[in-house]
Amino acid sequence: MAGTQSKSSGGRSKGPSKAAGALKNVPKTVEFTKEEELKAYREMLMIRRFEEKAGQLYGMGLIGGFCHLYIGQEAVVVGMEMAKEQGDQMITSYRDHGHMLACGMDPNGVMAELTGRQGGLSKGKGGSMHMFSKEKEFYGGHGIVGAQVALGTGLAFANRYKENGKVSMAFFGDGAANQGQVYESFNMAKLWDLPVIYVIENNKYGMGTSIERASSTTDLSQRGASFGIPGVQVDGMDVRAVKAATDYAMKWCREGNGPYILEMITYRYRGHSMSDPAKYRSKDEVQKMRSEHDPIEQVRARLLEQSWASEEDLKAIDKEVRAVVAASAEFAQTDPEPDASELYTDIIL
Ligand SMILES: Cc1ncc(C[n+]2csc(CCOP(=O)(O)OP(=O)(O)O)c2C)c(N)n1
Ligand SMILES: [Mg+2]
Repeated sequence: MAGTQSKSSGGRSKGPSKAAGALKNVPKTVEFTKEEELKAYREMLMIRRFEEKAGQLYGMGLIGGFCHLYIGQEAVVVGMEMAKEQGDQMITSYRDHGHMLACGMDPNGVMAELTGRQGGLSKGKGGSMHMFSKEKEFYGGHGIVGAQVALGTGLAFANRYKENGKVSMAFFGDGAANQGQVYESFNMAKLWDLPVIYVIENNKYGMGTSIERASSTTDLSQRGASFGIPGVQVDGMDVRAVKAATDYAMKWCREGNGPYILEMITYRYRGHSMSDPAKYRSKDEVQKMRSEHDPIEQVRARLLEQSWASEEDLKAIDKEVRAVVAASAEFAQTDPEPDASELYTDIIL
């Protein structure tokens, strides 16, 4: 009905007027304490070093199938992890190693899954795109573009039904933002005011296609407008900006206001997957992003400037992180492959 701004549904008001109000007070950034800066630095570095090692193992022919690296996008998942509460859930696409490490999943188990070993988190039978942890509330790992958006909405439906106060975070890309099921999900999420944050990781490309070539509108934060879902664009290369916006969105969801969209403006430094030579963009474009906006370098510079860490302290953190990653690579190469009997387990016939 044209002109209808609200409708009756369980007594809650709905529609654009409330959504507009939600945009006014979103903080652009937040100051971090020394401990927070150090935590962000270590966690982002862990993802960076892990992904570099995964890339090496792939180059050595030790990883079969697809492998999509998260290098460049680390601030998104680390900033969100820092804002989440125990029990909040994450679900994402195939570009998932960073999310798993940020959730606290075992690096050995992740790396061994990449190499298809029995100690992998899916017993070596899922690979890079298919890992899960009920304990850490990580629900995958999905290879079908956009599939996790509907599933993440379902997680939020369960939270609402159980009234457990938890929020689900459904991550998806700029390319996935054009999928039909995203909008079916948006409709239901707002209709029932589900506690879900839709996190659009806009890294400017879907495989080899730039967002400008693929999308009729490029401000993805506004994609929920016709459903009455508010959204903001966030500097996804700045971990503090990510944390600030997520704190806001979390509060919005927990207070029963329904879904929220955070469009994280980010960039992936590597190709879409390990088999992509990335000929669709210039080396200068990547280099400019790395030298001017790198999420880890930003934290490093602030730590040094504030004298919260010395060059030696930061080197020690790097050494410690490299040791964890080296141990995971060792495990991933020495752990046995799954027994042949595993062919008949964990399957539905
Ligand atoms: C339904 C479906 N269509 C197409 C593909 C092939 N595909 C895999 S990744 C991808 C691009 C997705 O880009 P985006 O959502 O921006 O995520 P990013 O890879 O940049 O993280 C496509 C088209 C797929 N896996 N599933
Ligand atoms: Mg993309």
